[in-house]
Amino acid sequence: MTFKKKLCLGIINFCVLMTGCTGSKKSAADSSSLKDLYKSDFLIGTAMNVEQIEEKEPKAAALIPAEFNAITAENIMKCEVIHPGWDRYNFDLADKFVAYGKRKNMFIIGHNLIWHSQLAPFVSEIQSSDSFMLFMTNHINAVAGRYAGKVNGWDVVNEALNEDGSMRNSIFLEKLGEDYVTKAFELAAKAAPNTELYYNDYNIEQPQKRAGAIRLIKKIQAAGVRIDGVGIQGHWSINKLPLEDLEKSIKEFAKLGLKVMITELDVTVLPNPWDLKGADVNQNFEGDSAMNPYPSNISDSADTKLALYYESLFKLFLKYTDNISRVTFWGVNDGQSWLNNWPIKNRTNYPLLFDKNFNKKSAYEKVAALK
Ligand code: 9MR
Repeated sequence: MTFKKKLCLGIINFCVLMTGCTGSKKSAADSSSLKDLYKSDFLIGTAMNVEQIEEKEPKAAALIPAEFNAITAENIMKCEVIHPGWDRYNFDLADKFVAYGKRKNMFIIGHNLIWHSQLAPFVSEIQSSDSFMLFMTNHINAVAGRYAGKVNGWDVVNEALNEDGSMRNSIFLEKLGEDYVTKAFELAAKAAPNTELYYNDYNIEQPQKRAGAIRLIKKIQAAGVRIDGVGIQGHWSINKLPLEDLEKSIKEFAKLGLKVMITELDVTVLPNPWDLKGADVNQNFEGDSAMNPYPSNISDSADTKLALYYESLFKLFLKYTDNISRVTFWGVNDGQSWLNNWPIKNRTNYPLLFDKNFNKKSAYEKVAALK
């Protein structure tokens, strides 16, 4: 921990102590929000969906600015929404999202510029490499350019790697070769000079994929192109806590001179068809009650296990506050999580810190109590 951070923490702790002397003894978790509790450590973020951006749900509208100081657009800045035709853009929702963040004084993350998924249909029809490069250039110039100085950070390239660390065989790789990643960062740096630029991927805490990410990042840096941070997504499972690999990854990424972020944190508590020995992933698991063990309420033991999981994670994050700049949850509450519909549709999952009624879960209390 740096001297500045220590001093800051010291002042905050002193104030808490003084308050404690005058009133009844209250734990930090009773009175503060996550963003306040972790103020001297790292930003606490959430992904936002359309309803939340438009403040249509009163409970979410109150909770988001109270608990979080960073926001990521869950879907509305992706190509299929923001750039639906070769020369057609739709900035309506993205403008609202950015205006919301500015109004609430939040750190705003654009997600994302270059990703093989959720592309607009016209993209797969582009034939030549030159036209494809023109598409990528136009896309980054238009989208990153529009929000230059307004969005604080961009996930410039998302999920470019396979599990073994090799380059994913995407349409970008196919049309442009593997230098497309460096090119995307170069374009983003020009279009949004004062915005932080990140590489974002899942499972990059795992050794092989981590090595691939390091190779990719070193390549960008060797080309003299700016990259400011790396996002470890953090889609984890209650059955596997990757603490050692995660700690190694935080250290290794920090050694590259990058900010490290946990960008899409959630922890599934449900069985995964791929973990079942001999499970055929093509088999239809929908409606199979064994795969949806908590349709109305999570069991006490799973709830406790989840709380302890989150506690261990945040203990680790607190060890690396000099390197970790942000921890973002992938959604506000359990009811809206993408994990209710993936990898099996229509299940009831419990991956976040707030339940579907926006109540704080045991996991929230554990994370708050660390401060
Ligand atoms: O949470 C997003 C979900 O609503 C979308 O249907 C899905 C489509 O691919 O994308 C989800 O978000 C993904 C994110 O953009 C990138 N990392 C993985 C996330 C979960 O799939």
